[in-house]
Amino acid sequence: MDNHGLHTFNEIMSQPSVWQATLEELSPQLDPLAQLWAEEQFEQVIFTGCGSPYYLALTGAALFQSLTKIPSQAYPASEIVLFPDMVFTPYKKILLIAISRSGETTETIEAVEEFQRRGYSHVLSITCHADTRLTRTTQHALVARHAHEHSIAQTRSFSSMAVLVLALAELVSRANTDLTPLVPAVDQLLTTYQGLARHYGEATHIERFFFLGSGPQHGIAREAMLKMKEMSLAYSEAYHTLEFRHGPMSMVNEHTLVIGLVSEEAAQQELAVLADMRRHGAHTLTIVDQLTEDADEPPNQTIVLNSQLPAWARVILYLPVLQLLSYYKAMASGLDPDRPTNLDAVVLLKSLRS
Ligand code: F1P
Repeated sequence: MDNHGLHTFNEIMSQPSVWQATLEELSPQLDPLAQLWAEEQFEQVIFTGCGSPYYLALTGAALFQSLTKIPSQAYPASEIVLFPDMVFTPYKKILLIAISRSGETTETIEAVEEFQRRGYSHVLSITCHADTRLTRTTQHALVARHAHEHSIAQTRSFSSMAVLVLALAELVSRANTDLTPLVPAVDQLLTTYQGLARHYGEATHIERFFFLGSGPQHGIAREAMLKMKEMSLAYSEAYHTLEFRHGPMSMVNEHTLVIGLVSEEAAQQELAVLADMRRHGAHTLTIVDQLTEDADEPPNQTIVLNSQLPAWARVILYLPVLQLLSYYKAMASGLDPDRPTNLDAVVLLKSLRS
């Protein structure tokens, strides 16, 4: 019992130094990709993965298309294997970006094989280990080698691979954005809001968690939802923010915490959803980049990112305090966040095609 959650906690809290190390090792990894991009002029980018990496794929595709204007989609790897005609557009120059912490997940590797079987040649793997089945099948790789984990639930691995996705989007779009302010920003967030995460994690009257995020924030909301399920077994769901009024809000009551990952572009409409949910009796936790003077959300229930970064580059900052929330909920429920129920670190299957 004494060591419950030790790995998970340390891995969450180590994100500032691990992101820093990831950023420091970027240049030699990105240089060949800059050349590849100049030579290939990709017409479509498909992101894939399973579980947490699929949610990173959703965020990656959303911000990649917005920034680079290259059509970008995300699919779970199993959908690519089982329904390839739904995914691939013939005659297009496609780059497949396969994300996997372990680099060993069967479905992700088979999605790559399906892509290659159809005659496409360029796959970029994003992992936390340099030598894996996945990296051996792909010609291009980005590796967050400091982010590997003892825990089963992905925390710093997800966020560090997200930093790699951000760096790639920055490179391809020539956004000319320095990503290093992410490091002091995540450090500040974990220090400032650890108490708030603990407060809501230990609040016995909160039984349902809803994570709302739109645009690139949606994948992050889904990942926060998954962390809550994996670590704490608490009821948790994620929705596109304005979709929440279209049925799911029936589930809202005074035992509900609605967490809004509020964007810059749609802040007014998203804050209005949270205000509606407070009127229905929910508690709300609002995550914004900066406080606005006319905001009516309760100040003690607001997380301010204060990122000093453009909207697309700050997307990963919404997550770390929510990882802590799941950790504290699990601990308060007498569970070990290091050992999620029924889960292994990697899902290895017999071939999906046999
Ligand atoms: C993907 C994954 C994890 C999940 C679980 C099973 O692994 O689905 O997201 O937490 O432990 O595996 P990977 O492909 O990133 O190694």
